[in-house]
Amino acid sequence: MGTRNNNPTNGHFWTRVRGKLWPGLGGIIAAGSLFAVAQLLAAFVGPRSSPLTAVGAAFIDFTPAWLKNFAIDTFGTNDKAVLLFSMMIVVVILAAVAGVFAVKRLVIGAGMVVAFASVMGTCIITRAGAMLTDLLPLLVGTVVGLAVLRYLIRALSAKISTTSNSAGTPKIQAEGAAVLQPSRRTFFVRSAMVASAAVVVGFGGNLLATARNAARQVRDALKLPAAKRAAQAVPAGVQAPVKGVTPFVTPNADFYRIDTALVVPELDPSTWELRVHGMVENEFTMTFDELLATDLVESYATLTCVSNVVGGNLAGNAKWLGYPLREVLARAKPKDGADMVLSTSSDGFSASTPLPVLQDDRDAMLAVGMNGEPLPLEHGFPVRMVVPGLYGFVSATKWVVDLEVTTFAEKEGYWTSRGWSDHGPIKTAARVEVPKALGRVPAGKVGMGGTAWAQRRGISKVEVQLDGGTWETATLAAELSVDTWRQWSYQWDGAESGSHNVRVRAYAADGTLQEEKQAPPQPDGSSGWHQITFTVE
Ligand SMILES: Nc1nc2c(c(=O)[nH]1)N[C@H]1C(S)=C(S)[C@@H](COP(=O)(O)O)O[C@H]1N2
Ligand SMILES: [Mo]
Repeated sequence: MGTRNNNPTNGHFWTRVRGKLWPGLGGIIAAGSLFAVAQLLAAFVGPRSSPLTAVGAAFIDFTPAWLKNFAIDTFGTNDKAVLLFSMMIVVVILAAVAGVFAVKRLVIGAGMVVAFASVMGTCIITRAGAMLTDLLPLLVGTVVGLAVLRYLIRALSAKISTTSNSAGTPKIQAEGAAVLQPSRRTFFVRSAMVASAAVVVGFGGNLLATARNAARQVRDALKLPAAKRAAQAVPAGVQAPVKGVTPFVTPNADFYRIDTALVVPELDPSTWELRVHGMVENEFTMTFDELLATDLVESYATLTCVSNVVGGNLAGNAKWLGYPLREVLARAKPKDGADMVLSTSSDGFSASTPLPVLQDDRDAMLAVGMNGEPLPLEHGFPVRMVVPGLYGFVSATKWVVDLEVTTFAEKEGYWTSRGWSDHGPIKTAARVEVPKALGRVPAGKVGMGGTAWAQRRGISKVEVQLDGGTWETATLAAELSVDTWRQWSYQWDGAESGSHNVRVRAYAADGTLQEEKQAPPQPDGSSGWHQITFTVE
């Protein structure tokens, strides 16, 4: 111990780190105050004006495709939480550095804060639809942040200037001797005060923003008209009789969510408009009321994300209410040569969908309802696209505001320009849900079950293979339509205790067997037979 404490190099090092700890903390609290104040004001000015949101959105648009894919693959629907967390870490580090510089010379630390603020301001003002007033929360936040930095750093620098200036004037010496301890205490008192104020302001701002979210209020009060053509009746027996298999209809609250929107767009149905244009005889726009006045249809469809890995859960089945896209296109009258519809959302996402897919008799629609309710905000309120048979990234545009009839040669969608395919028919897939992977089941009869899908074609057969044995035919649950998933079950009577594995594979109704070759999601969807290991007790 003694030697360690007396080690000059070590001692020097720790003094240096300690000397930076409190200035660093001061910088972090200053940055926290900046964001807290900006967050509070953003509750009034609008979500686009939040610096955190704007920086996050810019971050999402500029992250290289491989990193984004990695985030979705690795964190799935938590990718946004992970993004926010990593952003926080970057902000904390930069703020600490600014604090350390500020204690040496306040202007340098302040200059860094102003520089970061300018970058955030650029992110805010360059977003689609940004207005000058969107800069207000950041501006006020920056002023507050600078004031906090000065307030906290001053409490520290009095001490440092005296200790580092042993040959200083008598006045400083005297003052230094007198304030050496109190200055550290002053710093802590001030830090605690400011930090708690920032927490209150920041959280208050978030609560206020939620309460003031007009779109949510409108959405919750909205009554949708009934469908002119009702959905298929759900036959008995669509649910496999095995406990633990996914519900056949996915409740809205459990429906997977994948999108690039860090903050859910808040669209007002009373001002929402869909523009239909491009290679058409008849360009037009449609309001939400006009959309609701059409002959709405209701239909079940299973949505699937191209990022879904073999056995993954980025798929959901819902009853959609909407206006068929073939009617929209019949009214627009596409010109010869057009082969694609580029749908764009209010926040700049876009998807390329083959024109014929939107004109055939499947229920591709502009959806307004999901499982008997208006679309949840996260799932595209007030209007989204739903196209049976295609992965979401080339078809399921949420918060849709623009349909351009064009060609694949001319335009491409958001993910296509980031290394994914331009077409996205859904590949046949099957997964084992019961037993759970690496789960333990009691000895005796082992009930197995899961879900398979081959949208547009339907599932005609599912087979399971136990411990590499022969492929056995599973029992299929009832089918609702070719566009919805289908459940399967199998009972294994001869299970002996120990470790086992089960593989599953499906046949589409056209007789084709699901692809065995393993492929990753990129560029056009994963393939391979799902296999899990479990233990019989
Ligand atoms: N506006 C917008 N729409 C979007 C996306 C998006 O990032 N932004 N992602 C698409 C993708 S990749 C999928 S898989 C589906 C997912 O729809 P869900 O979140 O309702 O399940 O939405 C599609 N529509
Ligand atoms: Mo997706």
